[in-house]
Amino acid sequence: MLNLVLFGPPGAGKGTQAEFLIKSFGLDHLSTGDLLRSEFAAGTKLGLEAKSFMEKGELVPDSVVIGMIKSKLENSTGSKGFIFDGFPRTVDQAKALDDLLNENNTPISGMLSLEVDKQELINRLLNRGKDSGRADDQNQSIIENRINVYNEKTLPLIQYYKPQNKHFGIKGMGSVEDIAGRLKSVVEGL
Ligand code: B4P
Repeated sequence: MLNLVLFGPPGAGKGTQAEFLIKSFGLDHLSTGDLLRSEFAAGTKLGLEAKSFMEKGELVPDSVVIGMIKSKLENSTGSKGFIFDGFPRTVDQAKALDDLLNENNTPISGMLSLEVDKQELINRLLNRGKDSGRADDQNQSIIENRINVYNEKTLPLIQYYKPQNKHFGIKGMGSVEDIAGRLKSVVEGL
């Protein structure tokens, strides 16, 4: 089984690149951002709780996202592997994910870390905010808060995967196709 963590700051291209990886390797896509947005679109209690954090650019509590991923993994059978997109975002989430995967002897194969300059991240997200309807993409100070939260709480995950030789840094600037090619060659080498 091939289990990939697609990692990077907000706007790094995780959602965009996940689509290429799905096509190339036939993996199942688990995006916690998408799952949370569908919960609040459906008006569930979990979704309404998550919305207040997301609109401020803060992380949703670990217990909420871990519970969500756990139930998705328990309900998927016959998968060739998963792309974890936007998850884990804290060290506690990474430990919980390892525990869940170890139960089935299917560890993380690699962490693909997209590296993009801060100004490019802000430009991409403001651009998407023009027609996405996402409140968290429409305000520069919320975007900057998301990047700060990433630097403080999510970036340390590199030090979690590096000693396991699972961290792969990939340049995330340039055309979408070029970046997809870089990711593909790393995954083929795993
Ligand atoms: P996400 O949905 O994961 O949103 P994101 O970090 O902004 O990344 P996204 O995948 O959407 O952007 P992408 O880089 O693909 O999370 C949203 C919120 O949910 C979080 O802030 C948090 O509150 C909550 N959340 C989610 N997971 C959580 C967790 N595990 N724990 C706690 N809270 C959690 O693309 C951005 C834009 O760039 C797109 O418009 C794309 O078209 C463009 N783009 C991509 N590649 C490009 C390129 N090469 N050149 C030009 N533009 C490009």
